[in-house]
Amino acid sequence: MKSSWTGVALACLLALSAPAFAEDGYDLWLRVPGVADPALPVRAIVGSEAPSPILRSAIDELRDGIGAAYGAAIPEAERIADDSLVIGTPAQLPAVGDLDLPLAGLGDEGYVIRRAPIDGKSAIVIAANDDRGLLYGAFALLRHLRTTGGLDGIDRTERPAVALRLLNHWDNPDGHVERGYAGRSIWDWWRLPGHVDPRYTDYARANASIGINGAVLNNVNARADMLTRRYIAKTAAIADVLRPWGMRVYLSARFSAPIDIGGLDTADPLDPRVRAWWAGKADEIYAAIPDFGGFLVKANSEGQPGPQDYDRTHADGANMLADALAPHGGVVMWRAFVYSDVNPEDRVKQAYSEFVPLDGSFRDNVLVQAKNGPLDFQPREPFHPLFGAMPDTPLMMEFQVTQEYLGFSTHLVYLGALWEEVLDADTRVRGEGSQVSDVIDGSLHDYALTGIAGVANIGSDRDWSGSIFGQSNWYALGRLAWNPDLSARDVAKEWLAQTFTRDPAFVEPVADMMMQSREAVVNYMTPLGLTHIMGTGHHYGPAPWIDDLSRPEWNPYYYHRATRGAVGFDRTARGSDAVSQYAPPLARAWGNPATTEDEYLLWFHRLSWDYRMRSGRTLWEELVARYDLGVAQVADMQATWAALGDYVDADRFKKVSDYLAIQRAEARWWRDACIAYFGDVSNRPLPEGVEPPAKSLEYYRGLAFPYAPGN
Ligand code: GCW
Repeated sequence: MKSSWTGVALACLLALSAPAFAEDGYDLWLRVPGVADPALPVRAIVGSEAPSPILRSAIDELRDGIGAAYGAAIPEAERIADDSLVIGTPAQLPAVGDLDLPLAGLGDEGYVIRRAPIDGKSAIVIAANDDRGLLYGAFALLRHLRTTGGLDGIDRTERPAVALRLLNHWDNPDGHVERGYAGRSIWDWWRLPGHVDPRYTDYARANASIGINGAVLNNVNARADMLTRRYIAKTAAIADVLRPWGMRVYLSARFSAPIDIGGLDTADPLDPRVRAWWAGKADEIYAAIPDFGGFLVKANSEGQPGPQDYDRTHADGANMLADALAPHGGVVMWRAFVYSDVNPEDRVKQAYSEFVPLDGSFRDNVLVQAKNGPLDFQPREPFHPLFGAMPDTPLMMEFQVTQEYLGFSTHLVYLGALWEEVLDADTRVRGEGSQVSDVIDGSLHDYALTGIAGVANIGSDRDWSGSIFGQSNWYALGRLAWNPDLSARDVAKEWLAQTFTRDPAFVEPVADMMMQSREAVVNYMTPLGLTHIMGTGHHYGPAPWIDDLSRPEWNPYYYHRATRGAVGFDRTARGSDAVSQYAPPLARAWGNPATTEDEYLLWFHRLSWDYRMRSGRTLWEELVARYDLGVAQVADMQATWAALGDYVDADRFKKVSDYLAIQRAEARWWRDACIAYFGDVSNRPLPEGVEPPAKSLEYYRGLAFPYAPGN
């Protein structure tokens, strides 16, 4: 990204009129603002004379950011003048200590930004207890400048709501990214540690700018090789690059590693040899990476090994690893994404059934990491009933940034809207106002550890995320993890202002478009609580008809069970009784179709196609109307974008336009195929005036995508 700035400077020097580099999205939201921005009064940056690497990052960032913004380099000065920018901890700069700023309670990552008198001069102060707070303060100031163009209203006091704000990379050692739609892995495991790609610095810097403080580098479907000496050295090289940006590295650990690479004949978590092996492995990792974060584990899920292979519990497995990491300060993030093909229980109930009885039996350095919903990152699910149900175990949120089930990288879907819906959902476990965000930030149950993770959408593509708008989801993950109470729309506006332009004539309509995009994808893929009806394996495109796979819960049909008479999954007491996993007021409401929101109707209920909806339409008519609405919403998005060409450089404008055209065609495909299928099963004619599907049901059923990415 710095190279782009050099490019601009060169271009200016040589007085060339054409831009010296393509607008390919590489600079993300950290773009060089136009020189036409109003001049900033800052004259000098004053900070510690011997800054740590993290503080060095912060100071360089300010110098480059402000210099770039205003076309002049700001020299670091010893002396404080009016409008100097002063950055430091009270320990580094006694003048900052004298200000008596409200730093108590801000921890290591919080910061205060104030205009305040120092040495009789009016300075702009960034203060914190630790250099990490200074780094986040520096980025906050730059964000303010980039989004507002000046320093008015800059005063703020912030600390992150959750401690672990992580990306989870599902990246394999061979460079393939599971569910990745942005090229190959950015981690070049083969050339590491001999060659460390400069791109890792840009990656770390982008994460720091939005408060992300760690990354799990490898896939949860983990290879044990990642824990060998050879690979630990590679991970250590990445850790060295990420550290000056306040980021720690973590690894996904394969539970059977003691067998796979350790020469043991068991991975039983209660076997002393196994425990000793993991303890030794932890010592080895920490010798190479003293601030290693810890392990993420997918165990006894989708074929991964785990403690249940030895008749032990998830707690036995997690605690063994926790004991190995504890002496070094590491954590275990144990995933709750478990379900089994031999368990006949409704798949969405299984995690709760397995984990709630274990509440309180995990070590202090264990978090249980649950996906936002009980199924699997669908366009819409109710919140996971584990949230609120494990008061004695820190629960960590797992969101999916990569759009596995939401159209891959070519569909514009702003996930901030989805995550806001989940975070704001009221679990009702302690009466009204017990939101999921209160569980996650630890306030509801006094969790000592807190975290939010997002499955990354990052790859080797020049634009990082496989699309320009995909970047907004990476951005939103960081911002909402820092503060889950932020409004998703405000976050979208922040991102737009920094990524494109601050002009409200652009920002307002595009923010509306982004907020609508989530509802659009629900409507054209899985309206009214339908779920998991996408193509098997690759998860691309509609396939509600599939019902012949060996594992019942891998069949789309399992989730809707449409027949001539009815559709939907009965999760009331008459059915699987999944409603009983929610607090009584919700269980009551969701136990009755009349008090269930349309959004969750077919998730919780099995209803006649003639069921009368709130709209007055029958269920069948409403379903068709929602599919039509979804397609129309994408058409609206396309029209909105098409009118804004004057605000966006040609390269990015065209890319977004192309993708919206793909999205529109695919929304139509989803609508046509689903209407054709459900109309066929229910034997219903299309409602009056509705356009028939473009092709026959057989045509849609015959489509195959052997080369779909990410699989
Ligand atoms: O949604 C499913 C994905 C798998 C993934 C799994 C999980 C990493 O299809 O690709 O595996 O979830 O979250 O473990």
